Amino acid sequence: MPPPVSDLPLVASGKVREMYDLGDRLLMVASDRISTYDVVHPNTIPDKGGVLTALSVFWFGRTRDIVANHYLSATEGVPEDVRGRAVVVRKLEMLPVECVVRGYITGSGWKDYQATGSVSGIELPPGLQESERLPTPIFTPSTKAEVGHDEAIDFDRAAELVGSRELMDDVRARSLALYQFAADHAAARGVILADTKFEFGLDGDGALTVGDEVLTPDSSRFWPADGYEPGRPQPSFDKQYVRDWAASTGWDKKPPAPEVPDDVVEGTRARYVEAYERIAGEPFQEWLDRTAP
Ligand code: Q0Z
Repeated sequence: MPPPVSDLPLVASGKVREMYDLGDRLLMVASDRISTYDVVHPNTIPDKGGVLTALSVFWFGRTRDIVANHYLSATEGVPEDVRGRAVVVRKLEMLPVECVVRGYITGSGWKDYQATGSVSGIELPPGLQESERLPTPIFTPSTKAEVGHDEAIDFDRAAELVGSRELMDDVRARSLALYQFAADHAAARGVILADTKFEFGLDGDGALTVGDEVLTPDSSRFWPADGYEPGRPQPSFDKQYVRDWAASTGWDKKPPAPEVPDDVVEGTRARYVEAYERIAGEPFQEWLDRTAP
């Protein structure tokens, strides 16, 4: 019998996921917890962790020819109680930068552009509107902040932190190629991939390898293509029900976050499952059937 996850050494945890030590490998577990405005709600969205894990595994399988990744298994080595929302991965030596690719100008990129006309040292054309598509996708690295928000850095600073300009050139090229592949795939299914964040590492042979989760709603902005209109923020594919409901309650966005009512939980769950089914092109149940004990 595999050990329950509570017996494994916890090596890292974020707001909505945990990473455990399996000796020579790692177990990454996505919970069903959800945050809005950076605050975690007290109740969960059933299947959210499963959808994020399934999406990440889908993309890992589709992008292996662009760059190697850390994914090993969603079954062998995964304890029964977290099957469907956890993966076994290779241990990497992680690079100390977040690798952000933006195809659209939004979020912190929009803030920086409004203030300076640039993002991560890349000068953008004047007169862009919020959420507008960029002339070409841009690589905008940021620091990995232990607490608080990541800070945009230019390419030279990222190369300095990583210790090699040649390696950073490769990281940028692979990041842009991953984004382009995923954005094209999503566009064909009515989804805009506005931006995304990758985390890279080096494997035991020193080979550049993508780690963490990839191309999920927690590491990316997915917008429904239907109704896309620059000049305003776009609704998030997955979290918009929760955000709209939270705003309607008058919550000030400071902890503690309010409990999400059942109908909003159900609507949000349906959006996560729809995101998986649109992008992966298979019923979410098929993922569960492949991975559940
Ligand atoms: C990922 C993170 C998470 C909290 C470290 N393959 C790898 N090798 C070494 N380290 C990592 C990985 Cl993915 C690694 N994170 C981010 C993930 C919970 C933080 F599930 N930190």
